[in-house]
Amino acid sequence: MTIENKNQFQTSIVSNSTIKSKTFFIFTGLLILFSILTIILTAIILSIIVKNFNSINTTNSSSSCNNTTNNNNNGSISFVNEIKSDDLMKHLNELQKIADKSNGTRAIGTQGFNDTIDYITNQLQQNTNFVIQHEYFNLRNSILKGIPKFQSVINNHIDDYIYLTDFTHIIFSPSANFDSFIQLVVIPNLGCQDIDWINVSNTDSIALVKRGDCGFAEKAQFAEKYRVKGFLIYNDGIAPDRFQVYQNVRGIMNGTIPGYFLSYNLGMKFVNAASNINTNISIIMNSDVYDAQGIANICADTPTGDKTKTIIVGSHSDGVLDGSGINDNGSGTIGNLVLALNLARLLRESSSNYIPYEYRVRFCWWGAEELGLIGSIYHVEQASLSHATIESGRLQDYLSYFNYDMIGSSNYNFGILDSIDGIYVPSGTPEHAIIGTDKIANLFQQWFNQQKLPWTQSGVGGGSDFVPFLTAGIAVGGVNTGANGIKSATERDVITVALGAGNGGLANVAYDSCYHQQCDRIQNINPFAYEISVKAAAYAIEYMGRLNDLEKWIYPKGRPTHIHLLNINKQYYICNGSMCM
Ligand SMILES: *[C@@H]1O[C@H](CO)[C@@H](O)[C@H](O)[C@H]1NC(C)=O
Ligand SMILES: *[C@@H]1O[C@H](CO)[C@@H](O)[C@H](O)[C@H]1NC(C)=O
Ligand SMILES: *[C@@H]1O[C@H](CO)[C@@H](O)[C@H](O)[C@H]1NC(C)=O
Ligand SMILES: *[C@@H]1O[C@H](CO)[C@@H](O)[C@H](O)[C@H]1NC(C)=O
Ligand SMILES: *[C@@H]1O[C@H](CO)[C@@H](O)[C@H](O)[C@H]1NC(C)=O
Ligand SMILES: *[C@@H]1O[C@H](CO)[C@@H](O)[C@H](O)[C@H]1NC(C)=O
Ligand SMILES: *[C@@H]1O[C@H](CO)[C@@H](O)[C@H](O)[C@H]1NC(C)=O
Ligand SMILES: *[C@@H]1O[C@H](CO)[C@@H](O)[C@H](O)[C@H]1NC(C)=O
Ligand SMILES: *[C@@H]1O[C@H](CO)[C@@H](O)[C@H](O)[C@H]1NC(C)=O
Ligand SMILES: *[C@@H]1O[C@H](CO)[C@@H](O)[C@H](O)[C@H]1NC(C)=O
Ligand SMILES: *[C@H]1O[C@H](CO)[C@@H](O)[C@H](O)[C@H]1NC(C)=O
Ligand SMILES: [Zn+2]
Repeated sequence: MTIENKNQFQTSIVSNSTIKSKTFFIFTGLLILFSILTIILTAIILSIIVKNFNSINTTNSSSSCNNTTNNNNNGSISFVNEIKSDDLMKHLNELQKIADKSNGTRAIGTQGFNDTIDYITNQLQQNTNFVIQHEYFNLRNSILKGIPKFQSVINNHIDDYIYLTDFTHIIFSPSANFDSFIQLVVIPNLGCQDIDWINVSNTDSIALVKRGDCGFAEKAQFAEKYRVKGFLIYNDGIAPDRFQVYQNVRGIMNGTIPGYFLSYNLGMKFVNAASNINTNISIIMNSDVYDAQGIANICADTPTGDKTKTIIVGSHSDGVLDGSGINDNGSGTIGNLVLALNLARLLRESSSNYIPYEYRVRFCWWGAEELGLIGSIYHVEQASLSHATIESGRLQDYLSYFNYDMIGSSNYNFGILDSIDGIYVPSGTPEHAIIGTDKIANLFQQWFNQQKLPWTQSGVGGGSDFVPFLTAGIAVGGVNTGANGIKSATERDVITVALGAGNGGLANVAYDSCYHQQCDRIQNINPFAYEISVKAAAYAIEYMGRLNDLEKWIYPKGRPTHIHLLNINKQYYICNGSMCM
């Protein structure tokens, strides 16, 4: 998941699972609001969760829920039963080895990413007869080499700053090669309006701007517009987790002005110094930034099924720079691979008598999710172009999209993707896609109920590769087991009731306390939660694959007519609320 997953849409009362509570991205206002809501609505939380659990044995078979047992071939062979924990863990171990060989990371631009792509491709080539396609794209200024440098001179006193402690590089901003000190100018207000920047226009200066009000990318856009020599965004210190620096701050695609993100303390040091009009503050920035070339999306299709009616199952293949990315999102990457390998085997082995679905199933692995859903946005964009073919996939060929990202969290819950009454969706999502999304959510809920497993609702407001599909009018679904949101005592108790004493996990601890950290290693995976998530995925694919008129089932009122394509160069459109600001 990208950091955006903790966007405000997902801080739903009913869905703690996807609250990536790196609360630095949450406005104080929201924090306060949610604190109050949390207190006031404890009773409601309880009642909602209790309601979920009450429904365990009283499955609501409304028209949106078809008979869930008559869809398998004959009850004995089902896709779900092919999913084995050992198999998942075996492949996941291979990803761990790949990360270990690559300085502990599988991020874009590293050997670990390329090896991941090769591993998936080889597995598919050797073990399936699926139609495999790679889709390549480049990302300018996305790889940092070496350690950037940052110095200031304040009234002839030179200070050297420490990368990752005092400052980080803003992703997509270019190399900085200053050979002399350049004057620093403090941008008034929060630098979200032209008036704030007028005075630095085309000057030989570095702009210092405080975080807030508008996105990081918008501030970067102003820096471009007013042609400063460099820009610095500093954290705003309005909450305990808004003092430090972050490695994932993104500017605009193909930026031309170098940018750093500073800690609150360093920003304030400059602001205070600059408050004396006679103080001369100058800055030197030096960094080496490269383009990532040939980033791959991989898709593998069943050779059977109507190509104009495709079910997509997606996950991302990259990890973050700061760890092995085994839960995030090696778990989704491998879960998706194991789904593909097993479906291929079922369809191929005549002894299985497994009847092919009426629909093409396409398994995809998106690159550069962690840099802002780039691979999936790129794919949806390509699918919308007139030169798209039935083979490559056109938007109108896509019936539904499943997403699996972080599905083996150590202190898991099961968050089922859901529009939550249409509230927790990206803005611009067509209503007909919301109806379908809720239908798919209901399908998962039914399965969890049948299995007597606990679940919560996880809003689809942002955070992973389903976003570009959803806004493009395609119904989405899936399960995730939680990122850095905190499991409440209530939630733990509910899971304990469902799964037995000792199985509720830890209250007041994150779902994944290694989220985006070096410890996101194979030991960070809960094999039970992992297996359940992938089984749920298999169930949903098979169920929908066996429906007679899937299109009608998902879109009873027809396909959406007005779709909203996310622009790969304007990622801040998906950064509503807390994610990119
Ligand atoms: C199922 O749920 C829907 C909506 O919540 C409700 O209208 C319907 O009456 C329920 N059906 C049954 C059989 O409980
Ligand atoms: C659901 O499917 C099962 C197994 O095929 C069958 O026995 C049952 O009658 C079906 N129920 C309904 C309501 O169609
Ligand atoms: C059910 O599966 C068994 C074992 O694979 C097979 O022999 C039998 O023919 C199947 N029955 C039906 C109705 O498909
Ligand atoms: C690991 O890091 C070292 C030192 O930064 C570098 O020399 C080496 O090339 C890296 N190895 C890989 C596989 O990225
Ligand atoms: C720009 O400079 C003018 C003249 O020095 C000053 O009056 C004005 O306040 C400045 N505007 C901003 C936004 O700093
Ligand atoms: C950014 O650069 C890439 C590759 O160089 C190019 O394909 C893309 O069109 C550029 N985007 C913008 C907005 O300039
Ligand atoms: C400010 O300090 C820098 C670095 O010492 C120097 O190059 C520059 O000339 C100074 N500017 C003014 C206006 O004093
Ligand atoms: C990864 O693969 C791409 C595309 O083939 C290549 O351009 C790039 O240099 C490779 N990166 C590494 C670190 O091997
Ligand atoms: C952001 O979310 C708010 C509601 O919180 C909505 O009113 C607004 O239209 C959204 N903006 C974008 C660009 O998505
Ligand atoms: C239930 O499944 C049957 C058989 O696949 C199908 O004909 C029917 O339309 C489905 N009903 C609903 C409400 O989706
Ligand atoms: C991991 O993969 C799942 C499923 O594709 C995705 O939703 C999630 O965003 C990914 N998480 C990370 C951190 O990559
Ligand atoms: Zn992530």
